[in-house]
Amino acid sequence: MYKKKKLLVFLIASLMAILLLAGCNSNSSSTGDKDSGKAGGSKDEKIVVGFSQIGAESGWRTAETESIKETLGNDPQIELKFSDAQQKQENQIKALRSFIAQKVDIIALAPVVESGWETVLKEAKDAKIPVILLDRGIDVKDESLYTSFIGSDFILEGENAAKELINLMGKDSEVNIVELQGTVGASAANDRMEGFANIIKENPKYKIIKSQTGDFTRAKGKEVMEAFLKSDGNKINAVYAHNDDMALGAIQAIEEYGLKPGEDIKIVSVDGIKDIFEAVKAGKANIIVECNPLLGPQLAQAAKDLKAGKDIERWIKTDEDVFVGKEEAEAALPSRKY
Ligand code: GZL
Repeated sequence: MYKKKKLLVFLIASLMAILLLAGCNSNSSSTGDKDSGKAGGSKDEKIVVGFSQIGAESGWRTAETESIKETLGNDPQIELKFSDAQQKQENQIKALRSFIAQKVDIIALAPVVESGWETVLKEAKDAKIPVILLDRGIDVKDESLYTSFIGSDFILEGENAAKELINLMGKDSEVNIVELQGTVGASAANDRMEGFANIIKENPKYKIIKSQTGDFTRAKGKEVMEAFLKSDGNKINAVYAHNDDMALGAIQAIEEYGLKPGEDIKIVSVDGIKDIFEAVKAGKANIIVECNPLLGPQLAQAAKDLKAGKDIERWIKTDEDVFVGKEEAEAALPSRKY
């Protein structure tokens, strides 16, 4: 009898030891998750955001980068991983694959062009990493490949540019326009072109006589404007630039050609960086359609909401303004943040 009792006690003790060990193992698998680098496993872990930035082609882009590094980089709840693609889509795709391999919590992407994202975004979706688009859109059939777009309404920006130019020069004036397009294939360029054309086609006295990409840069904008002046010089009445950097390049080309920008040739531009406000204040440009690059706060909030399991808006828009003429530009300058 005593032996049986002893055996029973031994069996119960062994069973308890096995259960205890099994319990430890299941705990280690949760730390295993942490070891596997899936950050954000528990409430006090940082939200790891991988951001693929296009590059530094314009003053606007630099301002956006500063806003995101400042906001997310200094947020105790967020760890920012930043990659600069030097304007190349293949570098952005490489960066996204690296973020997926590092098991970041969220991917933020400023897509240099609209097409060519399906494969890598499918890989992010399979890895259960939400993607937030910043400042440019993409053209995909499967809308679930990204969670949200934080950025402007570029069609509206283009329409406002045309409306303000017609207000300035008069509906009944004969106006020949040259257009400096942004990066070929970029949603900001495609949609600003579409919006502007929507209004111009309702005003037959306004004609776009030349349209070419200046790739959103000052140097290329100047170069293309020089070519426009060479071929159509005194026939040009106005320039529509998809961003300020190209407009500022065009201003230089017009002055070197011997004409007065803002007077002989009117200038309407999109973005609203400080230098274009200075140009309008000096009478060298005329109309500014604002496009806000300070997207850091919206991105940080969207990342926290996603991590907290909240739904976020499909399109997080920024309020933007239009500025016309010297007085408005001068009044706005002191409060400009980029
Ligand atoms: C707009 C952004 C554009 C800016 C340009 O959201 O994508 O790219 O207008 C920048 O200045 O190069």
